[in-house]
Amino acid sequence: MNIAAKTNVLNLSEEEFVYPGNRACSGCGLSILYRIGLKALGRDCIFVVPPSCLTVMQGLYPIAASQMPILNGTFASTAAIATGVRAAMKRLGKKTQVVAWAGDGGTADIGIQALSGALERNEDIIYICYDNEAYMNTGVQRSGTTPQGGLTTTTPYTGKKEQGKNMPDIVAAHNPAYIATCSASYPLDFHDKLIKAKEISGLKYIHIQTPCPPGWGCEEQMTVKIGKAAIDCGLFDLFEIENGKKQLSEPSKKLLKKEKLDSVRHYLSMQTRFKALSEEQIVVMQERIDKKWDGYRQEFGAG
Ligand SMILES: Cc1ncc(C[n+]2csc(CCOP(=O)(O)OP(=O)(O)O)c2C)c(N)n1
Ligand code: SF4
Ligand SMILES: [Mg+2]
Repeated sequence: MNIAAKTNVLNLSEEEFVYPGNRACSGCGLSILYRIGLKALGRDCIFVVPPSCLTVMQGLYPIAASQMPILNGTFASTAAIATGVRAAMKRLGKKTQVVAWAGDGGTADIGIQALSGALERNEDIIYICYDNEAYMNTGVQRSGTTPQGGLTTTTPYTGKKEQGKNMPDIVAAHNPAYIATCSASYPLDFHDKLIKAKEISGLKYIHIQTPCPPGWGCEEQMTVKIGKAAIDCGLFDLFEIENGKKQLSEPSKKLLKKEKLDSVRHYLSMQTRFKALSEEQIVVMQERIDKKWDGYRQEFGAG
């Protein structure tokens, strides 16, 4: 299935499931994907969401911004709650999609054990992690996915020392039914990956990079450009893994044809959170990306 060609702005559903006006910051990468993602999921779904910017954006009943039922749980239990809700739906003979939608803190750190259990049991749920690479809702504290060298309010002034966790790789080690990565800069790619995920039984994991202007230190109008720059320099890759087979999605796949990718330096320079990076750290980062893409060229050829 060529997901890149499927939905476009002309045939995208006009039905809206998010009311105009919500409490996300302007330029929030998550808010772009949330609106488009709900169009793909449709009305027959129940969300399970831990504390995060998404809960703030969704708002509280009766003035919630979303029209779907949402269950707010505790940080540690998102995938466990989703498991229970899905079991209840099954018992009632309903096909209702159960969608766990959590941040990187709620996924890579605090919720990882419940997610690992649900992955092991191959629960029939969609699990979406939106990765803004820190605990943003509570004031930009570092998370497991904060990149090495990135500044947050809880990293040393020289930036985070450790490398960020690679959640798609951690999930892939559980061998689930479907894994995809997405970006706020390509909402229709996310839309079509969700449409696909809905048709697959078992656990579907979707990891999305969502730039966050206040947390990343950029102007709000730069969100889409920064997300694209992350892909164009080969740092964040869009792909799908189905039955263990990895396939690059079009925005990343087209890079296989390029002799040289954009430099990571350009992506880093667009955000103040990387201002503490030393020249040596940038060189190491570039070398890691180049090595990864040498591997991709061997694995996938010229696309
Ligand atoms: C057990 C627990 N610890 C801490 C908090 C406070 N808290 C609420 S949201 C949040 C940040 C969540 O980060 P992430 O999952 O990355 O989502 P984001 O805020 O970035 O959207 C924290 C620490 C909490 N609600 N529960
Ligand atoms: S802090 Fe970041 S992730 Fe949270 S609502 Fe604002 S832009 Fe979005
Ligand atoms: Mg976060």
